[in-house]
Amino acid sequence: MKKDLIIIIVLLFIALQLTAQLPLIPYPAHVSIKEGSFQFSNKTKILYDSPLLKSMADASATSWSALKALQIETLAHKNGAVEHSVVLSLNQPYNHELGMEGYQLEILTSHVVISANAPSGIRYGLQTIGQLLDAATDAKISCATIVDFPRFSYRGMHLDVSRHFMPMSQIYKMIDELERHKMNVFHWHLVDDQGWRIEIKKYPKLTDVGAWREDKSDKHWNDRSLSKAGAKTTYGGYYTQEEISSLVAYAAERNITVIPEIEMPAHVMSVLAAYPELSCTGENLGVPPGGVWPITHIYCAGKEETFNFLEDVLTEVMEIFPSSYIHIGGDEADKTEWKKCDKCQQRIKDEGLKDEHELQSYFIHRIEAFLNAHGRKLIGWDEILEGGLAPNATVMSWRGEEGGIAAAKMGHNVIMTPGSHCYFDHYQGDPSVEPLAIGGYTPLSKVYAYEPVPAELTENEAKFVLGAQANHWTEYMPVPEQLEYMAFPRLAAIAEVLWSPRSSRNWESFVYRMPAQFQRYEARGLNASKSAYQVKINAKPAPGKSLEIIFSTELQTSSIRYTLDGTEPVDESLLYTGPFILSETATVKAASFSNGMRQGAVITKTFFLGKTNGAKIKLTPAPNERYAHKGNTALLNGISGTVNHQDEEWLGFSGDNMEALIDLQSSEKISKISVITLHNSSAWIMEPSSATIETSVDGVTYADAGKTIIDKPLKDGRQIIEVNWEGDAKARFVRIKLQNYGPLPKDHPGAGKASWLFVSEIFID
Ligand code: TNX
Repeated sequence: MKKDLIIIIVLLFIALQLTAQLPLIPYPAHVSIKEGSFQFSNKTKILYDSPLLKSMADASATSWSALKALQIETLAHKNGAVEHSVVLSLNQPYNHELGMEGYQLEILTSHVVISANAPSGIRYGLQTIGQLLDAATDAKISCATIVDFPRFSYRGMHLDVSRHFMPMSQIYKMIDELERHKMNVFHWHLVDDQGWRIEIKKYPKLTDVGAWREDKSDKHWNDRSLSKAGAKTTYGGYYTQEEISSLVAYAAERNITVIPEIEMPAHVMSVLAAYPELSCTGENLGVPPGGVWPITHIYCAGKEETFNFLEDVLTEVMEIFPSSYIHIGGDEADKTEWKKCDKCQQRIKDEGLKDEHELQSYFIHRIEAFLNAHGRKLIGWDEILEGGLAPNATVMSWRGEEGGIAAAKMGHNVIMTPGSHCYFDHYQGDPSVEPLAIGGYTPLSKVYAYEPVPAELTENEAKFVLGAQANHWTEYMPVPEQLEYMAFPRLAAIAEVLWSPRSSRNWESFVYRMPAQFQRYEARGLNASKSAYQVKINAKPAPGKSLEIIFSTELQTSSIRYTLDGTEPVDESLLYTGPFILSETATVKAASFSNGMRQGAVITKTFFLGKTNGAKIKLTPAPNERYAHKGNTALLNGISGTVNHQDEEWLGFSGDNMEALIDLQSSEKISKISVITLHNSSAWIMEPSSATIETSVDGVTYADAGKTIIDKPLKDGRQIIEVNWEGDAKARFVRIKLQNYGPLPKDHPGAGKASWLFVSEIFID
């Protein structure tokens, strides 16, 4: 009783603390909420004490007026506060705590003051007021004192416009969003194998040829073979220098630096389609219409022409982009051609290099020297560490945190962007209901939990971590709607990671503030994903061969409704009130509901409850360690995997057959056996080519149980394939042999290589 009371008091305390939160994302460094409120009205004016603030004052007046149906005016004004007004002031002694991006906000009943050292601080203060106002029901905002400044100086978002070209209007929309999320870097990935996107006056073929590819959109990204010579290239686009300059200026006004990325020495097949002489072989493979792996067709590092070309290109790039940083890529260069190329080998000799890694390092050093000579700094992906890091380079750590840690320890600046937390091309919900993505699983809470400063770094080394960045690789984001779906709301999470103090980052508080953020997204016409409202269905073995079923959601939802009869859940379906027991095979379907409306997709999971619960299993060979996941017993836990091969329920066998020997512990009558396998050809996972099922009473002599049927996949892509047997047998032991599909077929990009066999469940009843 006493314990319950304490729990209730603690919960009430937490609830009270949350309601004392302002609806702001990212949350400010210091907030103190005061009594009373400030009322916006037609008497409200935005006063500014420096002409540098005029355009942002005007923009806020327009947007706030539209938001609350008011007529707010702006006025240049030097002499302090006036009743009803919002005062923007640069007129103060330099405040060290605020830095160049921070601001102080005083919301009083009579008026509001934003003061800062620089216009960017005032701009962020205006964003904060905008958020308070759009969450206010009656144009009244609570009195408060806010002292706010960012934790990191680099708060970035990357966008790949090569894999899929995005119209300029969408780039502007993203810049607006970055400003609202208080982010300050837009890393523009303008070059990759599948398209060159920036006009270069000296090399017109880069865009005439390199910006266009054959349209093979009907095929999975990794199932698109290279184009044949003469194929019509209709898919793509590029930005003119004029368009880019305007965008860069627009972003700069919003405190956003645009960093261009000009990839080298790999990811440049679009260039080599236009200027094949820049590769080692001179071969023209065209602009690839889809994925290419490994990337062997790269710039020749032996030819001077390559460097002349790159210096010319970078010269034009530096004219359009004033950023102190220029990103030169550097990732994923396969050195096969360099090994065979006389010119590359000659270069290795002449320069006294050890191998092709050092040749890549020579390449990057040379480009760095060129950039440095022009007053710019080089950033590259963490591969630039291999073979020796260029002296002044900044490293973008993407293959985990190791590259970043190594570089920081060497005293180089680092931007963290590990695939595990910062790749927004990964799934954010259950892949069985999400649009096709590259793989991985990076839900909102995982992004929010990201800590950019690795624990391995000392305080001094940590200073080299400038910040982090969300990466949008667009192989699976063909249109702006899809980009938005993948970016939002995860961008809100990373924005808070990068802006708010470590100590004030709090998931419960973030969850509490998210509904207001979703309303903002909706009001701005952004296609934000509701995946964080999806129900996660988990199961635990329970007594008596049953399962305990547990539901959860990432974001708070008013109710979870579910069915057990295969029908779609509606607002009147069973209400989830806590874990429940399942003692028979059933298909569970569950979804979140708010105000009678479904939020997020319906999640379906089938649980098998049969004779396998409690049985023993031996697998030969053991699963490949990359896909050993939960271990052998996963095959008997009653839970089948989803189409996502990363799902923990799957066991994978590379090139191998699989033999499972199951001991039911006692002789049983058996009428049905199902083996759940996977077809996911782009992940090189193929259904078994055949299956044999044998039964035995004593474990010594086995009888062939009869015919098994393997459904063939209906289409390319991802599909669960069941191997089914029905009959009549009595047995204690069941032996199942699945024959690996064998080498990948001729029309597959991995033709001839071993295929994977994936199994997630064996069900016997
Ligand atoms: C790796 S991250 C790449 C990109 C892909 C991305 C997909 C990096 C430097 N290279 O080319 O688009 O994975 O997640």
